[in-house]
Amino acid sequence: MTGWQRVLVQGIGGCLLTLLLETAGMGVVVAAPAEARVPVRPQDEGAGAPAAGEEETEPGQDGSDSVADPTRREPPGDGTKPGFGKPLPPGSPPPHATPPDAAPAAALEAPDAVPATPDGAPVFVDRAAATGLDFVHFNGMSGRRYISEVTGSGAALFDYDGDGDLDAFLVQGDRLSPAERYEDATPPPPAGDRPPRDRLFKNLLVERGELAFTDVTEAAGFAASGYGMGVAVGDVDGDGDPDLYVSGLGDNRLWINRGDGTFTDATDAAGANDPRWSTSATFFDADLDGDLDLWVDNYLAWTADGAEDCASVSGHPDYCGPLSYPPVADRLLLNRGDGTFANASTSSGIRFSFGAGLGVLAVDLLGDPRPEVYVGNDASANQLWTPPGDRDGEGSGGTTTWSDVALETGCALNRDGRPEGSMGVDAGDYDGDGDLDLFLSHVHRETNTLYDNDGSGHFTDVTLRAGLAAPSLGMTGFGAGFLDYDNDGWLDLLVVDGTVNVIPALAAAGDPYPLHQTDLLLRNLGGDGGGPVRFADVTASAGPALAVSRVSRGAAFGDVDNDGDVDVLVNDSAAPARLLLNQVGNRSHWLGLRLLAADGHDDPDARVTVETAAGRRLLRRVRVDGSYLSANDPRILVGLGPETEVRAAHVRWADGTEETFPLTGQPVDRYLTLTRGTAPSPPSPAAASDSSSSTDPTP
Ligand SMILES: [Ca+2]
Ligand SMILES: [Ca+2]
Ligand SMILES: [Ca+2]
Ligand SMILES: [Ca+2]
Repeated sequence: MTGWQRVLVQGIGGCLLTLLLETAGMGVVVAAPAEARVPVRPQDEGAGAPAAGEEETEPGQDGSDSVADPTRREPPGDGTKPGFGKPLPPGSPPPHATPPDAAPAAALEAPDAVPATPDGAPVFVDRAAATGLDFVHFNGMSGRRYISEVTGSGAALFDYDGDGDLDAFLVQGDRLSPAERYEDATPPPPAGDRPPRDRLFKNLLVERGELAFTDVTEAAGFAASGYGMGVAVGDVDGDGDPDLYVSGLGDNRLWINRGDGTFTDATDAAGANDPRWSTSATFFDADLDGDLDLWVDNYLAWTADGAEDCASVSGHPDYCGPLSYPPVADRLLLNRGDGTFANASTSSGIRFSFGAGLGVLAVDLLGDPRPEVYVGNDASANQLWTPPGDRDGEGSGGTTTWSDVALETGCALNRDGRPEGSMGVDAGDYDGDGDLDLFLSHVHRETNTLYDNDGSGHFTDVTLRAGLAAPSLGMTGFGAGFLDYDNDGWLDLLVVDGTVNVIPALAAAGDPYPLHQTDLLLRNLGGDGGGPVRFADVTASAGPALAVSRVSRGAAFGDVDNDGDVDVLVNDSAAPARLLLNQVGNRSHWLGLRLLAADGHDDPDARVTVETAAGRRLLRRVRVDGSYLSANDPRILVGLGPETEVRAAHVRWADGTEETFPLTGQPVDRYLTLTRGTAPSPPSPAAASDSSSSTDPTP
């Protein structure tokens, strides 16, 4: 360390400015004195040069980008960090802060105690072992406290074989250096699974009539895939079945679904690799040409050989944080429609402004209607990328590049003007006012953050007002998403947790992986009283499945048992996966919707407003992406509470085209498939009785 005395307690999503000292097992934290603040290491400050594998070494490989790209801009700010906006030195005024809350202490108070369910029934039970979902994550833990050990891996719920039930894909880690031996890892992977590999489990629900999984990894043709991070799902070749993109600490892999139960590695032929440390990814139609493009978040320029040694404030070895390594630019891959992608990272401009990407969403938040890409960056400003031509239809700012409008729309920084950890991200209409709001999970000492959309694409951090601050202050959240667990029509929240820095009490007790925490289930109390919508922490009454303390990372949401409520698949770092089956949602009524583009693939950019007989209007989006490193059920579940009749489903497709499917008289508590172009035209109440061609029961 060349005499450099470092005290680094920066978490994965660590506060930039505050030293944190965990003083208790569950992450109670206090701020250290200002003079104890961590100096920024010289290599952090001067990390303007791209790391090995950065894009500057590869322009022109696909003809779409070139070194002499005329759109190239100098990094904004003072250039001390590649592509960040302005760094936020200690004491600087926040560039985009909302006014301080008049009564933060009062706002931090938890709402009145509310149970998860009226009768105390557990919300979730873990059925992974009982259903044969036999997967143990391996994180390569070697004693070196590599940062990559604690970032975890993701999960996907998708129907790979098209039989009507959700199958499960779990991403696996690996050793972090060829110099590390599997047998020395803590704990080592099974002798018969070295290198450990990603696993595909086929759901036997349709065949057997009851939930059970069988491991079909080998039969499906998945080979070892390196240190896996995230997974994205989309029908990238437009043949009607879902394909997989698996990101990694090294190479990424594009697995094309052959439609016969097997997958083929098309990465190189498609030009879809990114050898850098990739995290979350999402398929979406960026240019509205009808095929799915791909956004890949990249994280840090880290290698085992160049790994730093970091320590807690008390001097004990600890995991390094994101500011110990240079961030890496994200990647935008445009589908050419011929099985290959064009790397548009340079021509789009996204490679010139970036942070350490962890979460990602492709969703229209601005109402224009093309999807933006919202990137959660670790310890630096989040980004909301709008494509050229977005917003005003004439090109953003008169350029042909993408534009980051996160600062001006209020979703870059929290209410104090600070960047946060930004691991898990999701968009949903939590307050039922017809626009999509944003939720992010962050590290301890930060709160999780809820950004309220004012309906015009401007966001306000309402975390305190919503009652979400106090429950999350001591927690480090990763996988996260909106789910209406009780199907009352109000979107609740689940966050799976686990810190990124050693919890002293656990370490002192000899815990080999002293980062684990329990989950957070947050019940939406609704807005029926006319005031702001608030959430209550109902974790303690949600059942023992959420009381398990784990280092939880990926979480995928979907109705695994097709019973009309949202279940959750959790990939816990260095632990068995959990399958959280919802036990209570279908006590209320519900409607499931699958929104298909005209060619039959799930439209990942579609949304629907369900109009109930009582006049409620429930906005839901197809939510394949989001959470952390994971891919969700493409089907939409709409909780109806006591209602048993729906008037119509108003669908907005990826390109903004709207279509109304009348549903009066049709039964609820089942899944329907709505295919683009099949709604009766013009919509009329009379059409409701003749909608069989447009509303096929699913599955
Ligand atoms: Ca299936
Ligand atoms: Ca809203
Ligand atoms: Ca609810
Ligand atoms: Ca379910």
